[in-house]
Amino acid sequence: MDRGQMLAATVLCFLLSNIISSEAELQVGFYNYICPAAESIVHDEVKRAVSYNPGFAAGLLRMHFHDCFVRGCDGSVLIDSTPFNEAEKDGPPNKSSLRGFEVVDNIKSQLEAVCQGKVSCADILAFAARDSVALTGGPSYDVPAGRRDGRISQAADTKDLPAPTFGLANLTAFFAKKNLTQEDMITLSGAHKIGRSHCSFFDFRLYNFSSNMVQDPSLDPSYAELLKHECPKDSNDPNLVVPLNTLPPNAFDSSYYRAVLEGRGLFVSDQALLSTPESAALVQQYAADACFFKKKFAEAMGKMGQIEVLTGSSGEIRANCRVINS
Ligand SMILES: *[C@@H]1O[C@H](CO)[C@@H](O)[C@H](O)[C@H]1NC(C)=O
Ligand SMILES: *[C@@H]1O[C@H](CO)[C@@H](O)[C@H](O)[C@H]1NC(C)=O
Ligand SMILES: *[C@@H]1O[C@H](CO)[C@@H](O)[C@H](O)[C@H]1NC(C)=O
Ligand SMILES: CC(=O)N[C@H]1CO[C@H](CO)[C@@H](O)[C@@H]1O
Repeated sequence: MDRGQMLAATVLCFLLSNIISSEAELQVGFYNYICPAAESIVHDEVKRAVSYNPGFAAGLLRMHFHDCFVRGCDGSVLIDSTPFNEAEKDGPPNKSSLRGFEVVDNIKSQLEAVCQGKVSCADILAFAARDSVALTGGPSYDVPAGRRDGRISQAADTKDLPAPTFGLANLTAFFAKKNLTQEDMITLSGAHKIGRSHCSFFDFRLYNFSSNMVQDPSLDPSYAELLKHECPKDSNDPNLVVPLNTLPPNAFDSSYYRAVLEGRGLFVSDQALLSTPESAALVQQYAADACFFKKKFAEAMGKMGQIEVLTGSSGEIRANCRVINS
């Protein structure tokens, strides 16, 4: 592609990504009158955080996903545990692996200073996820807003989150429970282009895959060697992390799908996208066409951001994202 074609492709992506229907009662520009600075305050703080540590982009994107999949996009992932309640953030899939809570705190305190009690924590997460994607080279898209914050957060509810060990059928089933299709699931998996993982989520693929196989045969052998170097056998060091993707780091394009095609998907759930001819065909299409991927990714994020939202007078606008209002 020459520069002219690249520019044309970028413009096309941009135009298509903006045509996202907003369902539910959420609205694009919801804060235009009640807190006009809301989206720019979120954007500026996310930009500051991501330039300080690019890992915050993946962290904030994952946080929105975890929020939406557990009790809907209601900010419940942000609530701290109390002596009487173990909250979502301390549930098994999350504990000590979610990042970016302090970024949300900074955003929330700035928002409370300029428009007290107006902007929900759930909307902050939806905007911050969008900005994280755009700041790392992904598509930008409008985020319909007006979500309200939930008052319940329970560690046990994190069972709704798909695990990195899932195969295609389970992944598809978990997304279906949230009214998302297999195509949405494959599309949202593209988020694994950015971010990192603890070794414990995948090291069985290197050392103890099954009763008769030490190593997962779907792993590219040279990639497996690299991972073994990063995650030594039996190290059990909880601080060991590897990038989710070895292709250009922190650049939100569709090279994740190329990696999957090459046996370089980090998780069982990444490699699982090749399990059927249909799913593999979409992986191939995304690998070949980043523009198409970005358009579909923006659409799928829009759908995910509508899961079981609280609107109108349901829920509340939390004053502190970590604590339900008294
Ligand atoms: C995953 O799918 C298998 C069948 O393929 C099923 O037995 C199992 O219960 C599923 N696990 C989850 C967590 O859904
Ligand atoms: C899925 O869609 C059905 C029908 O519109 C709706 O009743 C249900 O609440 C939705 N579930 C989720 C998790 O959004
Ligand atoms: C290997 O996996 C099996 C079954 O998943 C498990 O029972 C066993 O403890 C594992 N071995 C090691 C050394 O982790
Ligand atoms: C899946 C996973 O990483 N679970 C971890 C959740 O947090 C607890 C406590 O920190 C760990 O023991 C689990 O391994």
